[in-house]
Amino acid sequence: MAASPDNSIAHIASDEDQLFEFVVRTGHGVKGLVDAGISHIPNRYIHPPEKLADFKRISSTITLPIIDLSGLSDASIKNSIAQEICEATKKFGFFHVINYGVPQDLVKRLMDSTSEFFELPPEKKACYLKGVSPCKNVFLGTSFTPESEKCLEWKDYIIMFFFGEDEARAFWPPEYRDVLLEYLKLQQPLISFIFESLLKGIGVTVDDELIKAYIEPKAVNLNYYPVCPNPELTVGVGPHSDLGVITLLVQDDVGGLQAKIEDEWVEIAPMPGALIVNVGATLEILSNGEYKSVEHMARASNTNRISIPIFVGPRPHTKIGPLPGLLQKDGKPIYKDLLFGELMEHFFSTPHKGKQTPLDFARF
Ligand SMILES: O=C(O)CCC(=O)C(=O)O
Repeated sequence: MAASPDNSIAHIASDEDQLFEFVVRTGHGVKGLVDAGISHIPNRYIHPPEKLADFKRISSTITLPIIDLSGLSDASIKNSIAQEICEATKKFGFFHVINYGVPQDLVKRLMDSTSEFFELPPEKKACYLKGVSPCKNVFLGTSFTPESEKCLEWKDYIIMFFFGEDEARAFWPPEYRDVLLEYLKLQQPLISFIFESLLKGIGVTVDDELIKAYIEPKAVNLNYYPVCPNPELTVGVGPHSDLGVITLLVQDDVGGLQAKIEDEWVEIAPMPGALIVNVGATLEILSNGEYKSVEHMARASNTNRISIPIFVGPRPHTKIGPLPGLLQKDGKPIYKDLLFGELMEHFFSTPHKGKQTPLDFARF
């Protein structure tokens, strides 16, 4: 009698090819491993101790500047808020905003519908896998760039590149489509205000065309970090700096976001009702280094965690490089001109390895 194939999760997890097929190609993700009852993370998720050492030593949390936006409709307060944003960005590269124009019950609905989506059976989510998804701007993934990573990351996600409501209505999963669209719409004035404040703060003349070119398109990730049996051996997201202009992130109350601020890794604890804003590589390039993108990562944890970043950035064919006004002031560019799509391609094909990706690619 022929032996029956061993389909147990322990067997799948111990075989590199089967693991990759299960987690990546068939869209089970790390959630699939957890749901199947895995008791130890597969070797492919174990990161070298020297790579984890910095994060494990983290003993402090940081209190980021908290910028209250409730006074934005008052012109006299608006200027001082803009100034606070520039100062916080220059000093930390990360800050919190509160009263930012999105009702908290909407944020809760967004978190709940994200959970609902990831709780779907794998076969229902698999129709959004890259190469299968009916829209190339929406796809389900796990880890960051699993094809080229030696060690995988303990995260599942779905990413949506937003190029307008019609496409979103046609192709985004119904579990969260309406609530996410409402959330995005309410974020738009805040995104414009932050970007405009940051540019004016370094002496750039801002017009509608400039604003439109860099912040109209966006990518949104729904990040789902399933409970991890050995969080100390792996990462949720490895150290990187973001690709776009700015990122706006909401996280639930579990915690796990860590950033390298003033050369030290610190934990950015969840703050109820707050949104986290941070600088991406494209703003560092546009500002010729006046604003610095900050390296950050997310640790794995023994509780399910959700975070939802909106990555704001230009369209792929948009040219990026230090803005002309800045060149006149300090004379020399640190970064070359290139298309955002070139930076994007480099970013999405390189495993996370700290702040140098993608900035090294753009530096002279
Ligand atoms: O989950 C977090 O707190 C950070 C997420 C992140 O850095 C990313 O998705 O690029």
